[in-house]
Amino acid sequence: MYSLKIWELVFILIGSFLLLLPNESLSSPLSSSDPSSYTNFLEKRYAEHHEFYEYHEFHDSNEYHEKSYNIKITKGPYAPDGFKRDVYLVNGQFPGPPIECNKGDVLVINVENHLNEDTTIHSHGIFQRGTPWYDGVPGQTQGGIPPHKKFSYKFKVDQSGTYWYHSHSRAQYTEGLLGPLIVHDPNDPYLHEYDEEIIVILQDWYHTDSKTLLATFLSPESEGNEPDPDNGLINGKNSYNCSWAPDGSKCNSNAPLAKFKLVYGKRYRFRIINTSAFATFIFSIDDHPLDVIEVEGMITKRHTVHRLPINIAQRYSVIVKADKPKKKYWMRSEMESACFAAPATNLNPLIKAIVEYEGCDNKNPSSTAWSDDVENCVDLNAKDLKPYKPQKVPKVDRKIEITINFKPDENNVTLGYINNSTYKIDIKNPTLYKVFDGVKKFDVDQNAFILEKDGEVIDIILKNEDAGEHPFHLHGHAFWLLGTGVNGTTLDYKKLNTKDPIQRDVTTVPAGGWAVFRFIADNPGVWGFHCHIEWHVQSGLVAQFVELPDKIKKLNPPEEWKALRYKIKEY
Ligand SMILES: [Cu+2]
Repeated sequence: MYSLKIWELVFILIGSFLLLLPNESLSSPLSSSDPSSYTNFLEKRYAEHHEFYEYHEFHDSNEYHEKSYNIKITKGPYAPDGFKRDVYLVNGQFPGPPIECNKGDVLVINVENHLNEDTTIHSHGIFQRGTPWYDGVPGQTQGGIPPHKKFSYKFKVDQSGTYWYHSHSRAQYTEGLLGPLIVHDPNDPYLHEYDEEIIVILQDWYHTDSKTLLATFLSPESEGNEPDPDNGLINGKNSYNCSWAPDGSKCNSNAPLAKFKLVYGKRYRFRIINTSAFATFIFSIDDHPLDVIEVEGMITKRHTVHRLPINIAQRYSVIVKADKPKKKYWMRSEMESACFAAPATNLNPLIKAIVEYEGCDNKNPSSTAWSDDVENCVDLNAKDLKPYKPQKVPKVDRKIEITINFKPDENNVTLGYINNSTYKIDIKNPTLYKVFDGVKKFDVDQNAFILEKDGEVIDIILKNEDAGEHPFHLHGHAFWLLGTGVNGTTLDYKKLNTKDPIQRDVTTVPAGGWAVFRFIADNPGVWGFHCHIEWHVQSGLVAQFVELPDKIKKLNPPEEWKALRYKIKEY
C-alpha cells in the first residue's frame, strides 16, 4: 500500500488551497508578440471533449461566492482565417476566453487596458441590478477605461443562461474584443438532459480595420450602405480564398476550420452566440436536429429545428444527440448576405466547421445540408418558442412609440434616427454621472427616455421605416416579445401575445415592420436601447432609458467609477 509522505501531504494541501482560490487568472502568452503563440481557448478546451468547467460543482446558494477573472486587453497580428491583420486579443486569445459563474455568484472582471486607446467591457444581457455603473457603456454608464489603466467590474449575477461580454467602445468588438459569458444554474430543468456543453461563437469578419470602415461608412460616398464582411468565423476560425486578398497581403488559403469532437451516445448542449458586426446567420449541423431549450437566458420548452436563424447578439442553447453514424459532418453557419444593403463581392457566405465523432475515419465530411426553408432576415418564429414555466405578463401602463429610419444629414452623410433624432455620444460626461448630479433634462441628441415610476409596465412600440431589418437590444432587462410584424408599421394591439411570450434581450425588427417589447421599469439605471448592427450604433441608431432616477441617486457608486468621468475627451 502506498502511504503519503509528509512533504507530499503538504504539496497536496497547498495545491488544494490554490484550487479553491476563486481568482481565476486565465493564463496567456502575453509577453510574446509572436502570433503563433496565441491560443484559441475554445478549440483547446474542446479538443479533448473536456469536462465542462465546474457546472456540476455548485456551492450552497446561500453562501457568498465571488468568481473573479483578470483580463488583459492587447492588440496584435493574428490570422483567424489565414489573412493576417491586427486584432484585439483578450489574454492573448481570439476570441476572448469564456467567463463563467454560477447563478447567485458575484462576478468580478478585472480589466487591464494595454491598448493605446480607451475601452470598456459590457456584459451583454446581465441586468446589473444595483450596479448600473458596471454596464460598460461609454457615454451612458461610464467614462472609458483610459489607455494603460485598470478597472474592475463587480456585480451579482441573479440570472442564468448564455451571454457574452464585449467592448462597447467604438467598433472594438467587431475586431475581436469579445468572449462568451456563461451562467450555470443548479436548478436548470435541462441540467440532466445533456452530458457536456460546447460554446459556438459565430461572427462575421472584416479584413480592414473598423476605423477605416467607419470613415467610409460615415461619408457621403457610402450612401448609407454598410461595409460587407470579407468572411465569417466559427470559434475564431475559417479559411479564405487568398486570391481575393489585396496584393501584398499576408494570407494563407489553407487555414484550418474549427473542429468539434463528439462522443457517440452523448448529448451536448451547444450554446450558440452570434457576435457579428453586421451579419445574421442560419446555423445547422448536417443530419443532427437541434432542440432549442434556451433563448437569451430564458429556458423554453423543447422545440426542434434543423436550421436556426440567429441575428447579431442573439443566443440560443440547443441540445444535440450524438447518435448518428460515426463519421464527420459539416456544421454550417450561413451568412444571410441577402439581407445586406449592397451585394457582397468576394465573399463565401457559407462558413463551415467540422463535427466529428470519436474514432471516425479521416475523410472530410461528405454530409449534405438540411433542406428546410427558413425565411430570410427575420428571427426564428417567436410563436414556436414557449417559456418552460408559465409566466404572468403584467398589463401595460405606458406605451412609448419609437420610429426608426435612416436619412442623409446636412453633410449628406446617412445617419440613423430614433424619433427623428440621431444619437450623439457624450463621451466626457456620460448620462449616469449626470443623473447623480440631479440633471433631469437631457439634450435632444441623447435620445433619453425618462422612466420615473417604480414598477411601471412599459411597452416599446418600435416602428421600422427603414428597408433593412434591425436587431434591437435593451440593456438592463429582458423584455417580453409581444409580437413582430412585416408589411407596414401599423399593428393591432389586441393581437399581441400577452399570454405566453418569451423573454429575450435582442429581437429583429423586420424591414418596414414593427415589434412590441414589454418590460417593468424596476431596475434603477441608465439602459441603452440600440440596434446591435455595430455600424448603426456608430451612425446614431441609439437611445437610452433613464430608469428611476430618484432611486439611482440613493445608490452608492464606487470611487473608481467616479474617477473615470471626464477622463476620455476625444473619441
Ligand atoms: Cu440596425
